[in-house]
Amino acid sequence: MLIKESELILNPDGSVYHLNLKPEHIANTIILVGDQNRVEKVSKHFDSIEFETQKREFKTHTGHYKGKRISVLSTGIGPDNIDIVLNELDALVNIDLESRKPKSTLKSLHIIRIGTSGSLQKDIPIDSFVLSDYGLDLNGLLHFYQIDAIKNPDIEQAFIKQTHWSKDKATPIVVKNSLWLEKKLESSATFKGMTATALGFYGPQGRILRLPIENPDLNNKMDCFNYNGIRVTNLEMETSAIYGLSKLLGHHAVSLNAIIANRATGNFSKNPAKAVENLIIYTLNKIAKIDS
Ligand code: R1P
Repeated sequence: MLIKESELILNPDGSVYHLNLKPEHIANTIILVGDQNRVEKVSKHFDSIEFETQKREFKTHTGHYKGKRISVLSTGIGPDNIDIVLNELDALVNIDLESRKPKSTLKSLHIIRIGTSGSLQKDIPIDSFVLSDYGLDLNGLLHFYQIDAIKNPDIEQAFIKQTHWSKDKATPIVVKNSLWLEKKLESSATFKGMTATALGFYGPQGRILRLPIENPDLNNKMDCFNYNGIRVTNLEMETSAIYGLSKLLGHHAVSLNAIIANRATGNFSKNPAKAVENLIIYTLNKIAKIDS
């Protein structure tokens, strides 16, 4: 099957349209960060940087950390950007960009998000780390794909019932991370749970400034949710999209978030930059130990 020029858009130099990357520019291990200024905060720890590029909010540095080749790439904010990033990263490794055909042997990337997030639980404090063992997709992106094989209907139905989720909004989808990668990245320093991924920052995460919202108790209903020990630990805007698209495309993904706000107590970190720096160092050292 030949993929048309309008569907897989390449720049004049042959790089993929938004990420501005060619296949040789990326490592098998990819760190995704939201903020483009966080790319340097990761790559400043590298032994060396071999490649840099940026287009819009998508900035990439590729280099080595303790001898391991790693790319760090910024996604910007939100699941819509994750759709671009995951599809273009996959195209770089699993589509022959010259013949415009999927490769017969597919590659599996190791994708790790280093993000920031708000905790929904009083016992998950500011400046701690959450490793998402599930992503809870509240934003609708995954419904545009064929997702029956990656859904978890029992957890989804329990969540819909508990939160009185409105039929006017996209049905929540629950997606598991890569258990293999979770085992490589977890430690006693990581809280675990289900990360809810919202479509926006204010109304979609229950923040009220001047606009009334459809379900003002949603966060309270979410923080009480418990399905066989699975709680909704935190809210952000990328994890479920990364988990869903990685699973569908055959990549390993785990999301780690520094908790910079606690929505249950109403507090915000006194030093969010330090919390992120700690998570960067933690993650790089875990990644350096992964053999493959
Ligand atoms: C909102 O301020 C942004 O911060 C969080 C949210 O998911 C959203 O992208 O993550 P990042 O700090 O990784 O961007």
